Amino acid sequence: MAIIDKTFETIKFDYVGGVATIILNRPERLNSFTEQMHLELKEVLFVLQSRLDLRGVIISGEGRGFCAGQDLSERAVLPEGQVRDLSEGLEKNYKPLILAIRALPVPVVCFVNGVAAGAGLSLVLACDIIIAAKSASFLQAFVRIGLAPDAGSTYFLPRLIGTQRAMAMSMLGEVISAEQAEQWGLVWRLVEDAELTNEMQLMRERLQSGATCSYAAIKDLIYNSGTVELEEQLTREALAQRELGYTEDYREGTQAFLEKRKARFKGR
Ligand code: T3D
Repeated sequence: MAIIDKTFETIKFDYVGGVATIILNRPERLNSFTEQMHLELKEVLFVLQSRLDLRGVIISGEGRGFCAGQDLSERAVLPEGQVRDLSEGLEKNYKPLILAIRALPVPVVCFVNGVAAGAGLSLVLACDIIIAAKSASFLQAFVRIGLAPDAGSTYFLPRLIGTQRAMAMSMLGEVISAEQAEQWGLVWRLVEDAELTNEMQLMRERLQSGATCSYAAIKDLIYNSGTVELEEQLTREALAQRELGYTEDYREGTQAFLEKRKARFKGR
């Protein structure tokens, strides 16, 4: 039985073998975020957070774009003298979205199928592994409409590609090709456009049979390594390894190595 038994308006969702696939589905607007899309993403992430059998999440977009950020048609220019408080939408929608993705204890793999702009790029950056089609592109679009990057972009981008590149991307608002993004380390790997769907399926299978407890420990250790001293990190690694050493997957992994066969991980 499906874990969410409904059809969404702005996303596609499925859940197979503990791996969720979320496809942003407003291709005619390059999958830009609307209030409805935020509601639907919230619903899906809420359910995923409570799934003990969750083993991975894949995010991609329908059509020729990945996500063009906030749908600007929801931001009609107000009459002279009236202003909109943009922090409200960020606090209500974008902040919970980025934090929920980051807090998932499983790999979140983004398959960037086309342009990722504005908060669409922020969403990409929040994911653990980023794989892009060769025709994909990346744009800090905010400056083009008189805004500053948001939804975590100023946090993730300098950490991934360095301050100079993050600064120039954000201030100049130039489109960055997938090839350039890969050279800068924004992307793990590029794939041919025609291979993206196939690569997504391979990743799904890999996550379904992966060492899920290892993934959780890796996320925790790597993402929290920037705020501690080496000595503390060594202790944290030892504690994580102690817990992993008690898992069935560690037993199976070691046994499989000694028997020269592929491990059959159960994610526990
Ligand atoms: O407001 C808040 O809550 C604060 C939070 C802000 C977060 C943000 O994300 S702010 C940044 C918002 N995003 C942008 O500024 C990007 C706008 N889009 C573009 O600059 C371009 O579309 C792209 C460079 C991404 C792609 O260009 P291109 O030439 O490949 O496609 P296109 O023709 O511009 O777009 C195709 C259609 O999608 C087009 O509609 P049409 O003419 O076919 O009817 C276009 O208007 C629509 N579209 C693209 N992006 C958006 C959009 N419609 C609404 N909102 C969009 N963001």
